[in-house]
Amino acid sequence: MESKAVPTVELNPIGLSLADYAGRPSTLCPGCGHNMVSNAIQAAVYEMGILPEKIIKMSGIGCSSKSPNYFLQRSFGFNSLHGRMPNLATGASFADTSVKVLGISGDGDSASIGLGHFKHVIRRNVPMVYIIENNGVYGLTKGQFSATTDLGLELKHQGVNVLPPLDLCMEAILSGASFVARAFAGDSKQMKEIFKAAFAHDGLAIVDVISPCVTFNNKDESLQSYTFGRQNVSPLQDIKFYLEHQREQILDFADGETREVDMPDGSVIVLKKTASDYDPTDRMAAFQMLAESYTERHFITGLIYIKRGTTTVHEHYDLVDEPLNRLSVERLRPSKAALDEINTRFG
Ligand SMILES: Cc1ncc(C[n+]2csc(CCOP(=O)(O)OP(=O)(O)O)c2C)c(N)n1
Ligand code: SF4
Ligand SMILES: [Mg+2]
Repeated sequence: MESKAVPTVELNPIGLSLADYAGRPSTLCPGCGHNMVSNAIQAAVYEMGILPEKIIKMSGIGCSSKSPNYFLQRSFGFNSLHGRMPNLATGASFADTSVKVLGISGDGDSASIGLGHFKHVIRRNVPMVYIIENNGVYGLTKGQFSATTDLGLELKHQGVNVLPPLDLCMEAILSGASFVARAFAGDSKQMKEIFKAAFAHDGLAIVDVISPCVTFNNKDESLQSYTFGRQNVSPLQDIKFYLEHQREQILDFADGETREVDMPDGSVIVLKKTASDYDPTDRMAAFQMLAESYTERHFITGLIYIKRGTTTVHEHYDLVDEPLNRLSVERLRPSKAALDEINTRFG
């Protein structure tokens, strides 16, 4: 009798399959860019071999902020208030330093109502991955213009947008971000490599993903549409991320001029030169490139800026190694002697 081949499930370095990183079935519109982002996050975390329970998903309000339901079902998650994800994420990060914080937001959430919080969480350098699913509209509330909608865009129910857009990558670099990247939901391969690099970064990592809303902002000329993205995408580099144990594979990719960025956990980002040689460690070059890309309408993607060795908010406040949420009341409460000493200082 012929024996049937049993399909093999590929396991990651910690023995889990891709299915262990899945979420619930998506209820977003078919074709929504946010679904591509969910898939890329699932694949990135699986390939990095991070235990799902070691990630906490924080979000605001919007279709984008609903999307954490659709990946990493085993991770903890908190759907907060519109524009307030950064504040909740800061608290979670302080309470438990042993988990990696993953913030998911939208352009309305981060560039409109939450812009102040966006800038302050960056300024504080809370160690987290902060992904904006940027579609240039308020998708959940049926397509109003957001602060990233292109100037002059005309939409059926909204008319013409008369206000200039904010560039969240530019705002992030201005606010002191040490990792800033832009991805396109239509390019899953590049998006996944960028997410892996963001997870390996030892400070706050911003990834602005152009993630089309196929229901309310999908006109060909819109900066955030699939058509515009596909026709005008201009990657800064060919990017690939290697874990420490994969370093010997770099040679397979490194055919051509490359730049390597060593990450704190022994992993490495390898950037292969494309048409121009762009240096992502040059902050002024990053501003210039973002300004030019907007005026010339090039849709740039890739690693825009990186600075290693910045001080995180945990280091500024000298947090103990043991997570605060696991310290006993006895250890959290200052002793009488310590309180007396503090009172004497103020006496
Ligand atoms: C304080 C407050 N103001 C307004 C709203 C209504 N509201 C819900 S989602 C949303 C915009 C969402 O847009 P975005 O963050 O871009 O997410 P998308 O749906 O486009 O993914 C707004 C204005 C709200 N929920 N709370
Ligand atoms: S309305 Fe737009 S953003 Fe919301 S799920 Fe549909 S396509 Fe996605
Ligand atoms: Mg939006």
